[in-house]
Amino acid sequence: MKFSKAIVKIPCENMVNGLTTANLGKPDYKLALKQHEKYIEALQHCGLDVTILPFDNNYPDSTFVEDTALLTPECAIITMPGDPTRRGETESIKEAVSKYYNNIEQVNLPMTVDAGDIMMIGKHFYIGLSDRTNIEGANQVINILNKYRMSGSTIDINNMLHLKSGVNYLENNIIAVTEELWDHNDLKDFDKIRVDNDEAYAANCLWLNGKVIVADGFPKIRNLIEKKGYEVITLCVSEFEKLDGGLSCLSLRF
Ligand code: CIR
Repeated sequence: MKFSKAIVKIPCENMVNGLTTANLGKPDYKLALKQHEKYIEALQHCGLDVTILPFDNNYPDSTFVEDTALLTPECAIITMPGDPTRRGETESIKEAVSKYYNNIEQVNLPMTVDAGDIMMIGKHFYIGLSDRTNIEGANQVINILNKYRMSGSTIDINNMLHLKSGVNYLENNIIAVTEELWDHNDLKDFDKIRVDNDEAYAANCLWLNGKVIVADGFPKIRNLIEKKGYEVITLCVSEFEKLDGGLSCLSLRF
């Protein structure tokens, strides 16, 4: 697997009104902008050509572009975010994605899908059933994937916003997985890196072309990932954590 491009969107000032369950206070907008800049630099350092979309104050959560589309090697699927306040975010993403994809599919209401719930492993996609992604939405995505000779399966999740809040694929059959999903039958054949509860936020780490970006301040998972032979880049994303957002949420990679 190799990623050559990414799409990100500058955080908007209105992000302070974004959706959250975190109880960490309001984000500091200026600091968020700085952290976002460093994030872009890290993607570039991993060899990605980054398209930077302008901020959109109409959508407080619009910097979390990952949720709005699933970009596969064969097609792009524009999602239908589960939270109604986020649905309009897909418009600018569809426009950006259409520069790179001819095959663009769409999830339609009443189906809902946040792509933060979808973990790509080669040509198979695990889809978390969450408060944002319903079974009908997951099935629509699986049907689309089948049409392009790819496959999908669902995973029930609890106590997490998205599937990728708790498990992420680091290539070479390796996953970083929280205690909550540790014993999940569907994940038993992977080489698992255990993310303890006190570092659960850092399970949302990002493999990019042989390097792994990890949230700053989580030494145990950092060491475990380094032991697998990966170069680790740490980034502070505290202002996005305040909105339940992690590293993967801030970009679309393809
Ligand atoms: C939300 O609740 O939708 C945003 N505040 C955070 C979205 C994070 N996205 C992700 O995990 N893929």
